[in-house]
Amino acid sequence: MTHPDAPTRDRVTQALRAQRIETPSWAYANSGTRFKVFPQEGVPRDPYEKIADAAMVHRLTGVAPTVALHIPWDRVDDYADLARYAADQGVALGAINANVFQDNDYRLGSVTNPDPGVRRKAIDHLLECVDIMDRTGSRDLKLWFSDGTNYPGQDDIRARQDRLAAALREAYDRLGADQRMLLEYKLFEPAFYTTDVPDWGTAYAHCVELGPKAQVVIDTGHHAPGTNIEFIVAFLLRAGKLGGFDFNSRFYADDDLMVGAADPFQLFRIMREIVGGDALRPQAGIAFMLDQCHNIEPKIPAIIRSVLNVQEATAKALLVDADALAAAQRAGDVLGANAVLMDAYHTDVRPLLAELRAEAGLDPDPIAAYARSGYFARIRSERAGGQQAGWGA
Ligand code: RM4
Ligand code: MN
Repeated sequence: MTHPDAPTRDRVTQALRAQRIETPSWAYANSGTRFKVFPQEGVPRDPYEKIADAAMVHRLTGVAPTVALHIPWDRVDDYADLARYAADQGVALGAINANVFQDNDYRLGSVTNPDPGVRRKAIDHLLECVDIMDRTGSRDLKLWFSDGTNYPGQDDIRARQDRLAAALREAYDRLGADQRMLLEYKLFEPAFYTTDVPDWGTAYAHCVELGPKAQVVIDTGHHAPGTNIEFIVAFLLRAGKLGGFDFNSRFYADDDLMVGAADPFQLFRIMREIVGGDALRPQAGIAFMLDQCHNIEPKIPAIIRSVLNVQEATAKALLVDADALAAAQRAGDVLGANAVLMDAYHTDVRPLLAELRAEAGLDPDPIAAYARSGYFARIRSERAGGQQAGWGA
């Protein structure tokens, strides 16, 4: 496919105009491996400066109007003021991410810790995050637990599931009518023997038990090699239990590289399930978030590149000729059906996206526009001194 016909082009551009991608506050801050955090120049020193960077990404791409916060990394005295600042910058605050993985007390786990006092502290943090959501107007509480064990026999696997269920229930019951809990899973790391929420099945089962406000979030980096992520997308969408994505790329494990960098074809297949399930529209309630760290590359251009990668995969997914695909599938035409999909995948959608941006009054090339903008030179000098934000890992 080289030039989509006019009705196809209209359909595709309309859907792309409505697309929304949320960027993570922590991707603008310093991060690293467990061996070294490499500081970069111009890195934000507080949540306000992270939001300024997120707003820059939105100004250039037009599709990243919200920024996710991570607590306590983004703790401030006045969240209403932070939300107002974001609005002034042209963005809004998005999901609130809880952090129960960086305190000394959490050595043996947070909400599944054998010590009830530690569990209480972890649950209180989750409740605090819902208080923050009330003030920021955020819809989603995103939960990822590092909980697990390293050695067989270290703790009771079943009891830990009970503790997890009890903690989730308490946080769930605290949610307002329009708030949701997004439960994330991860195969392993930092725990190496058992993980308490290791896979989508476990997350799904807990969400079903909790009720309609609990949904699963798929972090694309959190699977074993060879896992068919688009199958998980299709299954969860069908069950009404897909809440969103943490997009990033993995080669080996939780590598947190730019989404679409390692396997653009997988990203296309994921977005194809989203389009096929009519879940791209913001009203469908799927949160398309990035969860990445840029340890050796400049951060803002890497985030812009990631947004563009999601857009490109989406455009290709939208170009799939659904009628031709359905006809080939009905006819049992294996090669024909596959060819329909690959035809869309091989389309160069960059000219179409450049046109779309130009129509929206944006620079057709956001990366080049960033380089020309002088923004980096400005933050590099303005943000000299002070304490740079980072993981503190
Ligand atoms: C975890 C997980 C969470 C993220 C933290 C920083 O591995 O992906 O979503 O908040 O990392
Ligand atoms: Mn994640």
